[in-house]
Amino acid sequence: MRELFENLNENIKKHDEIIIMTHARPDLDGMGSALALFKIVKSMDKKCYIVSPLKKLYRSLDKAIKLLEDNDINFEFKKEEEILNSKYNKPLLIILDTQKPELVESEKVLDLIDDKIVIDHHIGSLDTIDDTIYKYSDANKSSIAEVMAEYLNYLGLKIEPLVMTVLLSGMVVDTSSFNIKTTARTFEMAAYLAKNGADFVLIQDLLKEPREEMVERYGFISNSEEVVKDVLMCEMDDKIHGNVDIALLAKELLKFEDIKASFAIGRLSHRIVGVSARSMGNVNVGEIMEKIGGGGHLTDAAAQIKDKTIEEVAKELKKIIKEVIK
Ligand SMILES: [Mn+2]
Repeated sequence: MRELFENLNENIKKHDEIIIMTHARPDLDGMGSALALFKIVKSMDKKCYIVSPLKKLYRSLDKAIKLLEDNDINFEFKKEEEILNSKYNKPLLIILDTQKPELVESEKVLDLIDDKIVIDHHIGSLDTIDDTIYKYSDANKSSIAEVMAEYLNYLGLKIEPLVMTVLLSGMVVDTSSFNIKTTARTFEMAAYLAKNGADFVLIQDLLKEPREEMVERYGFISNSEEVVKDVLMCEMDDKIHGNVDIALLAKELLKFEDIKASFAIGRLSHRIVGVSARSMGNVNVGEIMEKIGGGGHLTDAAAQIKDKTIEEVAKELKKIIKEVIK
C-alpha cells in the first residue's frame, strides 16, 4: 500500500492536471472513491477533473452527489468530448475500480492520456489496461473506498465529513454491509472514516432503494433455477446492467435457506456478459469461474465473457456446475 501512496504522491506532483475516471455506470465505490481522490488532489494544489458519467447514475449515487452539492461541496466534472477537445499540460489519468479498457467510462480518454495509474480490486480476467506507469490491483481489498481511506490515513488529511460519508457508503455497498470481502483492516478503515465524521444513518438513507428496482430484482430471482441441489442460478434480461447489479443478485440468491452457491448472469456491455458467483465456502466458485474464463476466490468470483449471449453463457455454466458439483 505504501508503495502505491508514494507513487501517487510523486506522480500527482510531477503532473499538472489530474483526470480521474472510474467504470461506466459508476457505483458508490467507484465514484465515491473518485470524489475523495478529487479532494486529495485538490489539497495538493493541482488541477483536477472527474470524467462525468454518460449514462444515468445509480439513484443512491445521484442522491449522494446532490447532497454534497447542496452542502456546497463541489467537484469538477468534465464530459468526454470536453476532455477530448482540450489541450493538456502534463496530464495524469487515474483509473479507479476497474482495470478493463472496455469497462471504463470513456475508452477515448483512456487512449488520449499516456500517463496512467490504475487502482483496482477486481480479478483481472480479460485484457487489462497494461500501459500504465503504475498499477495497483489487489482482489483482497473490500473496495477502492477502503484503499482511499488508507490513502487519507497515510496523508493524515482531513476532508469534509460528508465526503467521508460517501466514501464509507462505497465500502458498505461493496461488502454487502460488511458481510463479505472484509478483513480486519476493512473495519479499521471504516472506524477511521467514522471517527472523521462519516455518518452511518445518512448512509442508510442514501442506500434505500426505489421500490421498482427491488421489484425488478425479485423478478429475476423468482425466475432463478436450481441447477444442482442447493445451487441457484439466475439469468437477467438482455439490457445492460452494472457490475454491482449482477453481484447483488448473486448475493441475494445466497440468502435463501440451504443454498450453498449462487450464480447470476447479466449483460455488462454490448459485447460482454458478466457472471457473478458466491458461495458459503463449501463450493469453490473460483474454480468454476476459472473454467469459464474468469477467476476469483472460494466464496467470491466472477467472469466476463466476450461475444456470447446470456443463454449461451448460462448453458455452458450449467454444464460446468454439474461437472464440478456432483
Ligand atoms: Mn468496487
